[in-house]
Amino acid sequence: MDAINAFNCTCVQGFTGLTCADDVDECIMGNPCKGNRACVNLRGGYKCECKEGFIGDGCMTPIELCDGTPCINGACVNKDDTVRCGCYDNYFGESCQYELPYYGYSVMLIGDVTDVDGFENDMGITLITALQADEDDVVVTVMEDVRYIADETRTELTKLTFIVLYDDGYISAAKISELLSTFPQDTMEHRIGYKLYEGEAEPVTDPVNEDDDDRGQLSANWYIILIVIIILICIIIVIVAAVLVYRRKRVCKKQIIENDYVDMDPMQVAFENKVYSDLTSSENVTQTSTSKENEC
Ligand SMILES: [Ca+2]
Repeated sequence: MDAINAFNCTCVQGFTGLTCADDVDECIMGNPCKGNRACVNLRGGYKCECKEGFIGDGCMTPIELCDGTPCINGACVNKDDTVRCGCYDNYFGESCQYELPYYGYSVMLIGDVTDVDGFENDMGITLITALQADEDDVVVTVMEDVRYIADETRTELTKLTFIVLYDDGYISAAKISELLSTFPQDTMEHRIGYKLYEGEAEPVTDPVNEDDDDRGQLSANWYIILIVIIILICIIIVIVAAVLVYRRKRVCKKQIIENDYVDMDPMQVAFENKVYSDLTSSENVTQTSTSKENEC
């Protein structure tokens, strides 16, 4: 609009300023993009784009993050916007591309192996030596930890299957076997801290119940310990009570004798002194004392 020595501009939507040359930032003025949409400012306007992870009209449709993630031998798992491959049995790796029977080397050890981290560490040191590798180049990971029972001796056994990452690639079980065979058996057993078992064994098919049995045995042991403690406490109480009664009787007896002295005249005291040593065996005094002891 023209005016005297001045002008006013009426801006079209999206522009502002004296000459309407300035863009309005709609994303700051009041975000017009709601829901899963993100605002993008443009000169003279704006646009709404779907936020990452959403597509479709209104950006209401979540993108399946597993799309494009190859899980060769597994299923893609999309949880909390984190994608990973859940491998089928006997496969491992980022895309489940490795076959465990080919890469996994198993050892059967005698006893309940609870220090798996220690085993991995010790086996790593062994293989670093065998490969003449740098310390950081070898990583041992236990993939399976299965309990067995020795057929004949019924000894508890632990079968650990592990893989070895060396120089950014996994080495085969055959190669691991070859490397370990370069060590004398006793040397390796010493290094990994457990005795290897060679013989027939059967897997423990229901380890949960096995654990329950252990817990049941543990509870039974605690009951026995508790009963023994209670019996000991009872014995101590009886002994303490007996000692207290005995001491009480001695004090009473002493008081009775002292009172008898106070009641006597000097001649009697002299006489009684004579027989004092026999006092406890004196029938009369004993009878008198007994009657007074009862008062105690
Ligand atoms: Ca704008």
